[in-house]
Amino acid sequence: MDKTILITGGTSGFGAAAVERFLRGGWRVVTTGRRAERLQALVDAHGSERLHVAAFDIRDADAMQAALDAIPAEFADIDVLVNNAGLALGTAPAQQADLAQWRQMIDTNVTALVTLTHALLPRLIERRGAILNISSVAATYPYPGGNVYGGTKAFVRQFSLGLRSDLHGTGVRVTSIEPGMAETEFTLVRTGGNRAASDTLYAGAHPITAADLADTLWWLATLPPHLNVNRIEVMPVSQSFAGFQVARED
Ligand code: NDP
Ligand code: 8X3
Repeated sequence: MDKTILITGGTSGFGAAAVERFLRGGWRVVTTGRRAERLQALVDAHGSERLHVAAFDIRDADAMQAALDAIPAEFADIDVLVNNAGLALGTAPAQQADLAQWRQMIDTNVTALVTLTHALLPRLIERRGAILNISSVAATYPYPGGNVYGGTKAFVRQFSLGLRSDLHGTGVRVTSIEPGMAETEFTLVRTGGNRAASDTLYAGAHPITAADLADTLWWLATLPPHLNVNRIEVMPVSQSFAGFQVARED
């Protein structure tokens, strides 16, 4: 297998599982994240022959460009970009939300994602590669407290579809992956480290696992080159939809 994948957010959750899945499948993997010690642990476990790691804050465009420039030649021909790094912060209603948290979500989930995509498009076109963007069911189904998080993921979904249009004829594939409830560090991050809240949310729900989502990414990346999955929505069986809410006057 002579393929290279760049997965952002390889230090945890979906990204970490995807790193393992693609290494197991014989691909070369480039992965990123802020937590250098977790990236080093991946190198300690898997060696550096097929794995290259880069520790930087994805919101820092200069650090991103420096990391791209430092990718060793044997990892430079990137066939698949997985835009996975992202987060939700808070569940407060908009009128009580923290503006700094909103901006961090936009900077990470939107601005960094488009910056990296822009930087890699020439290589991906050259390789007739693929872009796998991690959106969310929150892109489509609003819920109280989802405000800016859902907005960022709707951007990711629509940006993915727009990329499909622009990349028409290049052979580059683009997919918006829209998972529902998955047990990762997502809720720990969202709640500022509230382990009990995270455990309670997932208890008894049989949520999506990081390995499940990594298998979905593997399936998408290894489809025959004439097939494009535009959007894929994946939920645990235990999760479905609730209705509208109505505020009544006394
Ligand atoms: P995790 O919190 O487990 O992983 C998030 C990853 O994103 C980490 O590797 C983290 O690395 C990285 N990341 C976050 N902020 C930054 C930053 N500023 N710079 C660099 N890397 C960053 O959550 P998930 O695995 O669940 O999340 C992965 C993606 O999946 C996200 O985009 C999320 O929105 C999406 N998603 C998650 C769902 C869920 O229910 N879990 C459902 C639908 C979508 P580090 O902290 O080391 O920087
Ligand atoms: C994460 C799924 O439903 O918590 O994107 O927003 S949800």
